[in-house]
Amino acid sequence: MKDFDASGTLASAIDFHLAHSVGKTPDSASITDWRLALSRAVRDRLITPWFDATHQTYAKDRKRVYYLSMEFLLGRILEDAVNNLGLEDEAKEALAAYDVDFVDVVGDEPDAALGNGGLGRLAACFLDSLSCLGIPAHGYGIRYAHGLFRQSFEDGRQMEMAEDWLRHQHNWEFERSECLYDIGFGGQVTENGKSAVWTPSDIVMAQAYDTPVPGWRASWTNTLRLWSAKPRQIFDLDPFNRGEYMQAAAPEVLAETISRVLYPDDSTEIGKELRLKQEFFFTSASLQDLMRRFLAHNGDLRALPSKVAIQMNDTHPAIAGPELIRQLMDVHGLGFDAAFDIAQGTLHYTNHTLLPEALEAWEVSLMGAILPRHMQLIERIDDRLARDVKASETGVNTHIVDNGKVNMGTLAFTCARKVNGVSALHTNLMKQTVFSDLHAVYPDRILNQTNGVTPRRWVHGCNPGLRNLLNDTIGTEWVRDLEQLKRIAPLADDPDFCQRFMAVKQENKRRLTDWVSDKLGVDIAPDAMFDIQIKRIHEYKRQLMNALETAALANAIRRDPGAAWTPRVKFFGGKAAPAYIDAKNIIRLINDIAKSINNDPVIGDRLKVVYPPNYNVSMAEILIPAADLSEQISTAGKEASGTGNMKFALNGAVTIGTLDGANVEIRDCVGDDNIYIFGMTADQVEGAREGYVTQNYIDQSPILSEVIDQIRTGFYSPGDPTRHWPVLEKLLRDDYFMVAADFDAYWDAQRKVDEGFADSDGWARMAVLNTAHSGWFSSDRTIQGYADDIWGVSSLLEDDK
Ligand code: CRA
Repeated sequence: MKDFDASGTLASAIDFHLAHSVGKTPDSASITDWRLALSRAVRDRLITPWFDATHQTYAKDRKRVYYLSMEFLLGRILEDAVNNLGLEDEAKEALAAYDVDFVDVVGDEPDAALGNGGLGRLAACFLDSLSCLGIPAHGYGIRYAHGLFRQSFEDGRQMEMAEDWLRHQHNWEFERSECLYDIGFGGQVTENGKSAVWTPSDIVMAQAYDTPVPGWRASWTNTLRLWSAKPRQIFDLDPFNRGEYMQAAAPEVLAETISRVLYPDDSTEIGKELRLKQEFFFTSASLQDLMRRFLAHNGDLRALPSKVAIQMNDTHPAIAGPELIRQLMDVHGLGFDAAFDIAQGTLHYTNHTLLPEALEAWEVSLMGAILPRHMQLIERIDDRLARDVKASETGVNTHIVDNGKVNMGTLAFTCARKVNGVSALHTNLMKQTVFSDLHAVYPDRILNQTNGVTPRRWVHGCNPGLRNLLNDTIGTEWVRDLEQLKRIAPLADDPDFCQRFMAVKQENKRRLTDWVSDKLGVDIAPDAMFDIQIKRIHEYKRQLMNALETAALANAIRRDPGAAWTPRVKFFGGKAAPAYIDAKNIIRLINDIAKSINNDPVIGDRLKVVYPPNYNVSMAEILIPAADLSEQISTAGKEASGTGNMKFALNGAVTIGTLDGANVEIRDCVGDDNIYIFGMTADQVEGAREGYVTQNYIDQSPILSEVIDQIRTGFYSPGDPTRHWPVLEKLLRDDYFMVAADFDAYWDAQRKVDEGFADSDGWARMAVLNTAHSGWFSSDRTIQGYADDIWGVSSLLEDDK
């Protein structure tokens, strides 16, 4: 291969691309033009490492990983690539020569928002860690034309607009117009002697787009392959010639609908036909693609489990079980049992939620109509399960097809070699609740891999001040080996270090203060405690409890403004699924409470509430480094893990939280003295369900009662007093997530936080210790766990050592 001449400076490469790729001169170039030129210059430097990694993978022919995910919430790509390649200084200097600011240029890039929240962002962190660790892997997903909707507020209400990230040239990907697979839907199955022939009624094509994913210093670079739907026949010429232009374009429009938009739901089941088609579309394309790659080097299909590990990110790709079996049987001629064993040896499944409303189940009639061959195979897999259940003599009763529905969790579990949860608590609850029957039958299948986050984006990239302080103090290895952070723990008792640590925090808070003033026109004081809850809006996450506590605090301040209040700014950020009315009502209430508090001169700077619209990855990168307090207050047992909680702790925020998800492990790492834990445990929550009456808890709490009365009488919506009644009605009728029961404990914990923050030395110590003890939450540790315990793969980088 002819090597790219990377010996030239980045500056000359930017000049070159501004002219030759973008077609502009420096004096006519916009910020976007500079961004495109810089992106091209940076991308050029990824090519050689990318080819090298691919070459090594082929040459060594070791086991590879395929991570199948409906979502990859990448955020911005350019700055991350610049950081990974160590090109920051060069890029800044090159742009400065033209009086162009690097921060403006990287900030111009739209987020790649191909995901809803935690699950999608986790997939993006995993891609980063897979490359950083040098594990040969592909991410497989969908190239949605429109990612997660853009949110704005109108009179406090959430409005949704289509997102349009591909409107500007997107120059990180390579279109593979030759890499195409047929994806069938509907039609008939005919039995042909031993085998079955599926004749679909509709076929669309999946076309690949590849994005290189560089690891740290690009010592390894994997590929993210996203599929875009294309019609088999572009265009119907006959109707066009008759002047029927819409009809002529119909095949294209129909096919492309499949990859048009990301479903904007998080932890809720969608149950729509198009969603099932999306799931099958990308799963089938990915399996055809990886089988082609496997067969190019291997003649024996039985070797598949030793060469390939497929991870199903939640049940969204769970059709991979029957689809892989179908390909092995109908394309490659194996019998069912052999095909099942190979598929089951190759597939693995991660469960991300126990919320019953989020567990996917498709009507048998829909599955049968869209994927008739798969429906047959699902019945056969169900028979296999029945055989194993019987042999286990456990007496349990569990089926994939039940009550006219295909339970995708049971299907994924049955077809997987290993099944993992995403935090210790969540994995235990999986064994005890949703999967207790399957766990009895297959006691060695479930294991835990606690989630993690990449330190490249979530410290090195988003928190330059902390990065520099760490580099000065413990050297630079922490970026690849986050446990090194432990070495700053003794410095929590060094006043000089604490002062420098908090100066970084202060600088990040100033940056956020300017951003808030600029974007929202709200003035906040950077000395106040920055208390932040950012995540999808969902009842189980209990933004409502936070809002009620905020209102109660405002009441207390109004009553005694002269008392020694610890000034706070409460930040909320997050989107609600467009169809999730109860969550949207909560958004409106938060915005009304914010308005009332921010305009009250008696309260002044003692309390402010900020809810910037359109929370996304880029906004998180500004908010998290500036946080003093991290709100992780879900009802215990409901948040499978959380990953925002880890990002905050890493960046030196102290957590107020329940014993839920990974909070439990954060407490274990940082120690009881450096976290504010409150509220019921998962067991207590379930114990409190029987005979739960919201009103009883409200009656016992004068603080909560006052706020409830204010909402009822229209205090936060003068002129429209009944506006927030639906929130109250829901709370009183069905407080499933136990906001009222945990409210007083939360209030008390917050008052302890006030005291803690007022002691600035004590707080600094806690902040330092949170960073020092969060090294375990690196996604490198998580991926190493998957590699060792689930996939049985190893790094190719270690070969060179
Ligand atoms: N909503 C969980 O709720 C978890 C992430 C990633 C979620 C989070 O607690 O951190 O997954 N579950 O494991 C989910 O998407 C379909 O289920 C999430 O992001």
